[in-house]
Amino acid sequence: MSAVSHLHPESREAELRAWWMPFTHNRMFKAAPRLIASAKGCYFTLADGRRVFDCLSGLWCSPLGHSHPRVVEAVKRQVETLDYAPSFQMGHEPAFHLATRIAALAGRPQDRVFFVNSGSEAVDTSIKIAVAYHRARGEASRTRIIGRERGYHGVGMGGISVGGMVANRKMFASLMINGVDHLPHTYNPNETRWTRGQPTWGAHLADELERLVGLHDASTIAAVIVEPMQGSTGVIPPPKGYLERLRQICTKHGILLIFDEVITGFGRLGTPFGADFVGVQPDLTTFAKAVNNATVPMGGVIARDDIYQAFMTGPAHMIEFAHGYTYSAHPLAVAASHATLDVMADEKLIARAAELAPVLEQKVHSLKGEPHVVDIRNLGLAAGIDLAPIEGQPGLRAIKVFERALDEGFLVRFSGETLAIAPPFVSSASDVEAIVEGVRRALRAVPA
Ligand code: PXG
Repeated sequence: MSAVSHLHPESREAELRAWWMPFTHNRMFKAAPRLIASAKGCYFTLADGRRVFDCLSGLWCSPLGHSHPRVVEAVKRQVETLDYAPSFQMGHEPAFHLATRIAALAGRPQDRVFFVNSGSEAVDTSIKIAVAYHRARGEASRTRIIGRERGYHGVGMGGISVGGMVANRKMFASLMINGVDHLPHTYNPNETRWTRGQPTWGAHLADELERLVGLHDASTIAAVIVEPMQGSTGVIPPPKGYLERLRQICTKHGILLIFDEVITGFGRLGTPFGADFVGVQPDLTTFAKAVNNATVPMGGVIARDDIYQAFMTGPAHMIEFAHGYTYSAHPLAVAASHATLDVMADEKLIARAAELAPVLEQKVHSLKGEPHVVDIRNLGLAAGIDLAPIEGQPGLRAIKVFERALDEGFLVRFSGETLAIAPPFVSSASDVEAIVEGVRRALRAVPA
């Protein structure tokens, strides 16, 4: 039981006071807190004893469900053996094995893996690698990074600069990294509303990169960063042919292509990485979240071998890349990742996500015509449902449906006016159906 649930109501407010919660409406939350006490499999148990289905796999990060026995065992064993190891000028073997394993899973066995602790750090690391790579090759003028509108790349200074979510950017305008520009986003409801999977409209928007090259000149551009599927801004699948075209234009102009696979990495689209889903290989890949089922914070960057090689100049006793974190390749995170990848392989969970994807597609699109629903999108084992805003109170409709769905026993995610669903890979087809029916009841219960 949570300590808070034992408190008298008058002291509860005091108890909740100190934690300034992330991406949360703190005042509304603390007036009616939703507290999680424990988790097992696909369910959270709330502090009031209710069990709710985890419809977003945590925050897109727990595809195995929670407290998987093999992951728990691996972390327990690790904390008793080697709780922490410095990664600067020292190393522990499982981290080397994990890097090899991740590169192999990405189908890029020659490539290199740099470990960090979150998606935001992975993004900022990838930007640094891109800029430093060009400098090492004698093209120090290539410093500009091209992001995309509606992109989410975490909350580091690099990530908010290349990201395209205005609420995350406007407060920090003066802190943005220099020289960033943005591609247009690819969401156009007039062209793509109710599309199942990738829309056929929109590949031409990749040509905007040619326009930016024309404006800035390729000699100033280091990299383009995009999510293969935009997750946080409402599950926006890439138009057919769009990423292929971005790849061609980047290659033509010597610009690195970074896929931010923090959400799509490790199976969410039913393939190991989003790159495999679309058949387009980037030069740098960021990952985090599902890499170890989110049991211990971890992220990383996969870099093409020749990018790594470009750094390997100068005297051998010099540090080639002045970057890294105290917790890079933390032994507990590494152990959790090996166990997660073991379970994914043994239980064929990526194939399982691919099998569940059409079930989710079929079911979620049956919500068309329900109250408030104005668009539905899906890709792999992920879906977004757009709701009509309440006039003058943007965002409130989604909160109301979210709260109602929780009462129905389903923890979904809302962001802006979009509900997101991305169930654990260990869900059954009937779980997926139950989620959609729970959302349907919630939609019907919320007044017009
Ligand atoms: N890149 C992408 C593509 C992400 O989706 C990050 C970077 C940042 O990761 P960290 O680990 O620093 O949070 C993310 C994070 C949501 C949601 O509900 C999405 C994220 C995080 C929290 C909630 O869509 N994505």
